[in-house]
Amino acid sequence: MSDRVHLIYNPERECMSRDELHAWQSARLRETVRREYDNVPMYRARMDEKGVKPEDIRSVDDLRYLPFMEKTDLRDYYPFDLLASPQSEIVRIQGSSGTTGKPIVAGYTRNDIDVWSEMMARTLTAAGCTRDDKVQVAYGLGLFTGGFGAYQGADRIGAMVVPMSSGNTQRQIMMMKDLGVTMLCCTPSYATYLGETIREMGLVPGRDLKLKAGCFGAEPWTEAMRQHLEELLGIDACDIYGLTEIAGPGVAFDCLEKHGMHINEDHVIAEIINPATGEPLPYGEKGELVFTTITKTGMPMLRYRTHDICSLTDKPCECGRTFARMSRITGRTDDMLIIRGVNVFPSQIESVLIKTQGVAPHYMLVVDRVNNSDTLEVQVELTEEMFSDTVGHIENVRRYISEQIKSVVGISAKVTLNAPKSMPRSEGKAKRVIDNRKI
Ligand code: DLL
Repeated sequence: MSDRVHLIYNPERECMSRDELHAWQSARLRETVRREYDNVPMYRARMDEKGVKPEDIRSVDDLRYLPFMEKTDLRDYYPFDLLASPQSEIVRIQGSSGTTGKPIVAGYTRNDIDVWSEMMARTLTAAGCTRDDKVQVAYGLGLFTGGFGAYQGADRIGAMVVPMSSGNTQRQIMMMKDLGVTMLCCTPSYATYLGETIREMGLVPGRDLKLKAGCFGAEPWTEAMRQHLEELLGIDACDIYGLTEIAGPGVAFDCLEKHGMHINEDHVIAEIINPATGEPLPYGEKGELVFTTITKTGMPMLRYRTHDICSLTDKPCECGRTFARMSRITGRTDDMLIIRGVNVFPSQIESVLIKTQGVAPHYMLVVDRVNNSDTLEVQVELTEEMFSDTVGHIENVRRYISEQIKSVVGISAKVTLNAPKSMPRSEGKAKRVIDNRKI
């Protein structure tokens, strides 16, 4: 039980009963399936092939009869063949460069921008934002949805928006200080970089800055990283999740309880499936997250496989919201590394590194194949204090990290400790893995 004050942007929707929600979702699902069947030839063909007609889908319970959609569909039907509205209705294109593969694009109608803005207004409000706040948007403003999403949400609330986009770190900090910015929106890796630079500039967050919370997402991060950022910046660090295909950021968001992200279930239906068989899994079980949009009109997505791995719960939350929550994303079915037969998620290694004294949270995993056997090298940066310490201590750090990785992940790794500030910093989504086996 926490004594937090929970602000809720749209209590009527965010706190509706699960029964009301079921009826709400079912009605909108029926409309969306009809719209998709009538307007998107690819999906109509896929339903016909499965022998499913729009009238067979009467409620959320029938969702499982619908065929899946995949990221490859967005490439195969690029750029406009998945639109369920005429192009003249599309008022915005956003895209994702992602960290893997070619870019994909999504078209939004005025309605879709409205829905997305509402989802982001709820997200920022849940982190404590009101119209009296000053919101620095340090996600990229462009085709990437991060910048526009945060901007639209803060604008909807009526807060003061500082649309910096990513990069130009010293200038970001100058504005943060001079304007008295209270909320920061960027990737967790960029927040780390900003935090370090703030300290290097001799600024102390609680004294020189007015930051109180951050909405960090667009890439996987860990609980350990949350604690690190909260201490570094003296703020509440909230996780925020989303993807271009579904809406952008704000599909799900942390409230200040920080016990899983509330999914905006009046706009999307979430399922967890077994990634190997496609079978739906019950609440509590970990698997691949699948989304169906039920209020989007431009490019609705039905049973879209995200490849993100997490679990869901509909247990009540202290904040009063009734929307189900998703756990942190622990990896992707396609960024999961298989090293000597062992499944390895970069997030497992990150938690080991963050808990280790003497190293900074900047790391890279390099996977290779030598003499037909996989190798893993973990490169991580030493802190200034550790770097200037005696070699004996540095050796202890290396040994400690190796032992921890062996015990947490189950495989041995070569640990390389690099000099402070020698590893690349990220202003957007961080690249954490180099897999030389694929080349
Ligand atoms: O990254 C949207 C976004 C912007 C979310 C800003 C949050 C904040 P895409 O570029 O399409 O959209 O990438 C979507 O990023 O499938 C996940 O693999 C990953 N991702 C997004 N948020 C999180 C998060 C944006 N909080 C892909 N934790 C998704 C872990 C995340 N992974």
